Amino acid sequence: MLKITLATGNSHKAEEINIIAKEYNIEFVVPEGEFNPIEDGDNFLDNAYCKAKYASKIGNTELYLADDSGLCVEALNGEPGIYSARYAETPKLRIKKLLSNMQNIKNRRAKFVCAMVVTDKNGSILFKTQQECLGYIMEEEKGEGGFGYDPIFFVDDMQKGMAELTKEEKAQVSHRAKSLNKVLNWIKNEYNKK
Ligand code: ITT
Repeated sequence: MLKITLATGNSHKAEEINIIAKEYNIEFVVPEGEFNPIEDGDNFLDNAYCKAKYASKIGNTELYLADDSGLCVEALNGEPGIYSARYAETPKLRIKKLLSNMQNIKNRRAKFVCAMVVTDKNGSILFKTQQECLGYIMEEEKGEGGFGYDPIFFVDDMQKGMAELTKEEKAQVSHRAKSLNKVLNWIKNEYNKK
């Protein structure tokens, strides 16, 4: 089984990614100890690269994968975007702040974005992709699954809230699943054939 370092401190991301990777005989392992790279990019891909590069310095695998993701709301000019994790102190407060900033806003269209970057042990980029999951922001929370902003995001492709989906359903339609499938296909069809 191929082991790849997953450059994240977020255990929800690791769980979602490993559910999908299992079929490919790949295991993603998170770095030991604190994981707090400086994310000073001004877009998702740059921030994913900051994390992959940081992990490549402390890990001991051949490949490093980072995920930088977030929720972009059309009527808020793409906010919270790359600041999704830092929008307020806790997940509950982030949802509260977003719903309050959207009071009286009719256009509730939004998308989850996930950028992924793969590097080697030297921190050189081997593959990158950025994918989206489209939907809108609901007026109130629904469902118990997922994490982060899932309870207020309605998924077009499923006609249900993201937190109402099972893990398997989220793995079929999410921004993360779409990016990860590109990465896994690149590993299978190009990297492994080198
Ligand atoms: P790492 O940087 O350690 O990977 P993080 O949670 O800080 O963990 P990001 O900087 O990529 O990761 O921020 C992503 C935030 O966007 C995340 O904390 C959630 O608030 C939100 N988010 C991303 N994907 C999500 C998903 O599938 N469901 C709900 N919220 C999501």
